[in-house]
Parts: sequence; C-alpha cells; structure tokens
Amino acid sequence: MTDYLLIALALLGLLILGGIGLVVPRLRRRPQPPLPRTEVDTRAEEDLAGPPVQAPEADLSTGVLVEPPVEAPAPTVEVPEPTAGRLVRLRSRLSRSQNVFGKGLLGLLSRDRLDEDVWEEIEDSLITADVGVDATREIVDRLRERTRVLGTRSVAELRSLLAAELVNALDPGLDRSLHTAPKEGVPAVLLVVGVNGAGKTTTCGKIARVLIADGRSVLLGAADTFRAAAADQLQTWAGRVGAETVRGPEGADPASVAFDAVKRGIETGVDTVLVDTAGRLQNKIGLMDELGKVKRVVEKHGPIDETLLVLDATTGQNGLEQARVFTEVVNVTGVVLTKLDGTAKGGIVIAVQRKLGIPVKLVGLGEGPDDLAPFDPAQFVDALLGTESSGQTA
Ligand SMILES: Nc1nc2c(ncn2[C@@H]2O[C@H](COP(=O)(O)OP(=O)(O)OP(=O)(O)O)[C@@H](O)[C@H]2O)c(=O)[nH]1
Ligand SMILES: [Mg+2]
Repeated sequence: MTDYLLIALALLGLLILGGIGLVVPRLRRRPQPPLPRTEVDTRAEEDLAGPPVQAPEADLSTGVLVEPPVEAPAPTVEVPEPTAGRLVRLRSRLSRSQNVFGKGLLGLLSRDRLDEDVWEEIEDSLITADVGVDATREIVDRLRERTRVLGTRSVAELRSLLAAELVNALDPGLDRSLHTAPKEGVPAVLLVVGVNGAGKTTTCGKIARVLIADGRSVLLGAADTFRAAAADQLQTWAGRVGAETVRGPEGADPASVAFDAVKRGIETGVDTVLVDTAGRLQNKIGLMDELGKVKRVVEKHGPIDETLLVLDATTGQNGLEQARVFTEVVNVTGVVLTKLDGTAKGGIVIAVQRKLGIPVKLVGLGEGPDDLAPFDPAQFVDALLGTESSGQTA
C-alpha cells in the first residue's frame, strides 16, 4: 500500500516538475521590461537568427503581449522629403557634368599663367558641356574682359570669375517660382507637356509629392489617353501620396479628360490640379493641334497658371528645336530639365534658357520619387564646378 502511495507521489512530483519545466521558459520571456530601442533591435535579430523565432508568436497568442493594433486598411501614404536644400543634397548626381567642368578646370589649375591654351580649354569644356556656341563665346569674352580689368593672373582666381559668369548666363533674376497656389478658392492649374519619354508623368508625380509635402492638396488629371498604362502610371504616383486621379477611357479625348479633371478639382476644392499630357513630337501637326485644344478647353475654367515644358537633358541641343515648337502652341511658363543625372552636359541648362527665354524652374536628378529639385543658378554652378562655397546654404 505504501509502495503504491510512494509511486503515486513520485508520478505526481514528475508531473509537477515537467509542468514547471514547460511553463518557466514562457514566464521568463513574458515579463521582460521594455528595452531601449537598440536592445529591442538586438533581440529581434536573435530571434531571427535561431529557433526561438516561434516563441514570440506563441506569446502573442496568449494575449499577454499586445502589439499595437494594425493600422486601418487604408494604403500607407508616403511622406515625401521636404524640398528645401534638395539641389544641394542631390549635387553628387551631377557628377558626370562635374567631370567635364570641375575636373577640366582642375587640370588648368596647374598652369601658372593665363595663356591662350587656357582660354581654349575653357571654351572647349563649355562647348562639350552643351552650353552652346553663342553662349560660350559670350561667357569667354566677358571673362577675358574681366580678368584684364581686374588684372587676374592665376587660374585659381579665374575659377571664381568663371562661376560668376556662369551664374550670370543663367539669368539669376528670373522668377522661378511655381504658380501652384489656389486663387479665391479656385485651384491652380498646371499643364505638363513635352515630347515622348521626356519624363512628364514622372515629373507630375514628383511635383505632386513636393506640393503635398508643403501641405497642399493635389488632384492629377491623366490627359494621356493613348495608353491605359499611362493613366495607371500617373495613378500609381497619386496613390502613393493619397492624391485623387481623374482619368478617362483609353482613346478618350484628352481635352475632355483635362476639362473634367479641373472641374473635379474645383468641386472638391483642392489647391492644385496637375494635368499630365501624352508625349508628342513637335513635327506631328495633328498632335500639336490637339495640345492647343487641351489648353483652350481647360481655359474654359479660367487661365492656366503654369505650363511646364519637360525636356530631357540627354537630348542636348537637339531638344531645343522641339522645345521652341511647344512654346508656339502653348504658353510655356517654365522648363523642367530632366535626367541631368544621366548627362555630362549640364551646360544645357544655359542653352535652354537662352534659346527659349523661359526659366528652368525644376531639374530632374534621378528616377527616385524625390529626385526633383527647384533650380537655383548659384547652387547649380557650385555643383558643376565642384566648389563648396554658397552651395551649402539652401
Ligand atoms: N535618370 C533619370 N530618369 C528619369 C528622370 N525623369 C524621368 N526619368 C525616367 O524617364 C523615363 C520616362 O519617364 P516618363 O515620366 O514615363 O516620361 P513621359 O514623358 O511621361 O513619357 P510618355 O508619356 O511616354 O511621353 C522613366 O523611366 C523615368 O523613370 C530623371 O530626372 N532622371
Ligand atoms: Mg507619360
């Protein structure tokens, strides 16, 4: 009898010990106090590294460790980068152009005198960088004159004079602000035009982000109705920042989609309506007429506040003739020069402004969503020449 009792007690003891053995590790895990961030991160890494990876889930299921509730099903809306100082942050993207300008000039610095060779090399690097023949001649002539008047001897001094001349050639007094603010409760309307593949849709998306970062509300109009994919592309950009898109069926009249977009923008009281248009070659008369119609129809709601011509910097001087035709069909108020990250010819900015007489307002410096910067002549020249001076303020 006592034997049975002893066996029963022994079994009971084993059961209790076994139970504790199972429970203790869990109890040990649960009451961990909140850890400083770095320690939490370490713990997460440990969990990832080995078998205990299951444990936190088991704990969760007990309901003891409560994670914050998962956010509502609304798509996560991104918070874009602020725009201030972007050109400075993105200056390394101009590295190809920097090689032409900055490194070229660096080579000259070893010279101790300003001789004809120096002038020729400066001229060459400006032309290579697509500044254009006329502008180059003008810049070099002014530079020669100033060095003569100032008695400049060293190439180092010349460098800062060149910077000043390049800034001057970019007409720093031009108004480069984007007119995006609503007037008397009516949204500002921006029309985005240009040849195929220049970066119009991407630029619309990037501008929408900039405006939203600045606290504005935006509506996007997909007046590129040639391909459904074009409207999808715009809608994707809009969705990321929580903006509405107005689109029509494939093949719809772009002018009526643009009209509807602005109408909707007025109804919903957004601050800015951005209208993306289809890429069109300047020599296709029908397409250019269509663009003229988009403009006229949109203007039934009121004047367009800003018409941005998007130009691909990598097309260099060829892009300039295309650009001129656009300015005849719509009243272009600003140029967006895209893909400056992909060219050694940053000087095209000077040529564009000179040829068109229209300010470059924005520059595209990459495919990323925030790779668009307001254009600033002094910062831009600093970036091109690889100087550190005023480029640090933004
Ligand atoms: N590297 C670089 N790529 C850019 C830039 N801007 C646009 N792109 C790229 O250029 C390509 C064309 O851009 P889109 O915005 O579709 O051009 P689009 O003018 O709307 O083209 P269409 O509507 O077909 O006429 C895309 O692959 C973009 O990512 C830029 O500043 N830098
Ligand atoms: Mg497009």
